[in-house]
Amino acid sequence: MANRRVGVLVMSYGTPESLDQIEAYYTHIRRGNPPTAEQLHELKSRYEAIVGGFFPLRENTNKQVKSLENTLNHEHPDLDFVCYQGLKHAQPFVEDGVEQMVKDGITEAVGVVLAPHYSTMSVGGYVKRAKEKAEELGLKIDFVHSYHLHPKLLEALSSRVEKALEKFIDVGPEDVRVIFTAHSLPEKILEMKDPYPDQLLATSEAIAERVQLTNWQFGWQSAGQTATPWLGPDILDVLRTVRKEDDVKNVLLCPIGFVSDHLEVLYDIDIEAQALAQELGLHLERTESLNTDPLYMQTLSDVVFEKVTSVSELS
Ligand code: FEC
Repeated sequence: MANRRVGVLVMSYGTPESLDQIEAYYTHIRRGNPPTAEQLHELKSRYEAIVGGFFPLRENTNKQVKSLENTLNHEHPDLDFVCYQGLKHAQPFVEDGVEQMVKDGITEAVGVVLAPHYSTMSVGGYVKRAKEKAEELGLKIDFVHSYHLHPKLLEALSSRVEKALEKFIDVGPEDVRVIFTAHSLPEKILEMKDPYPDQLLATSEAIAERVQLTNWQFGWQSAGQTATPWLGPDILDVLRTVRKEDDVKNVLLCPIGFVSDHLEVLYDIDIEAQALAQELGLHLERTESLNTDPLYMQTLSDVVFEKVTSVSELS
């Protein structure tokens, strides 16, 4: 008898495929409002500046999805997992992934986002779109909402912090300010009692405890340029403040809100924050991104499998 087949909708932010697709991508992010020529030019030049090619997120997501499928099937040989991509702002969109599952005859599915922390504006948005499409097509699907304290995720992130601290050869870890970062969101999420800030702080605290950090803090990055206020302090302000007020000379940035090498890491940290650090006379390093780290893949595999178990327990 054939193994029970489970579809896994792996959702990620998405990135353009070429420079001439940036406008459509940016318009999608702006909910159908095209960017001004100046905004478009600014975003294009950020993509052009990142090292290692224009759009690394696409290849990284492809690899993560393939690797998760292999991990799931390796760890649970009695089930047949098939992973599908569903992207927020590029093709294949979240809805395309759901549709493809149904076309392929999948009747049972789990959705997971390549972002560990839940916010109504981020993971909540992915889940809402997938759920609506699944309901329309009659697909049974359950979702992983967050996995920010999964022990294997914490292990992967902690070992990255330890490894990156070794780059500060002249000073001990207590002389390096570790700054955990994540994508900022509009401040209005606080009124909505959104769990995002607390989950990020919980991940930061758990890593700090594992690595026995005494010198650390949290900062927001990559805030949008809109009229409404975004969560702060922004890491660029944090760098200025720690240099000026605490006489910090060594900083390690650990972007816990991201799981891949992409624009927000390779530009916002490696180029923008690094340029400011040099101007301020700071030695700045960053932890390596998770990408297809086996511990991250096992984290995803565990949380997906838990959902499969709970679906079968219910039925
Ligand atoms: O490498 C790439 O091509 C894409 C990198 C990328 C990732 C990413 C992740 C998150 N975002 C989140 C929230 C917002 C909100 C807005 C917003 C806007 C942008 C723009 C670009 C962009 N984001 Fe992003 N984000 C990435 C890239 N993001 C480009 C548009 C220009 C700019 O503002 O810089 C504001 C628009 C809106 O209201 O929707 C909010 C969050 C994450 C982390 C969770 C996730 O991955 O879903 C939260 C990667």
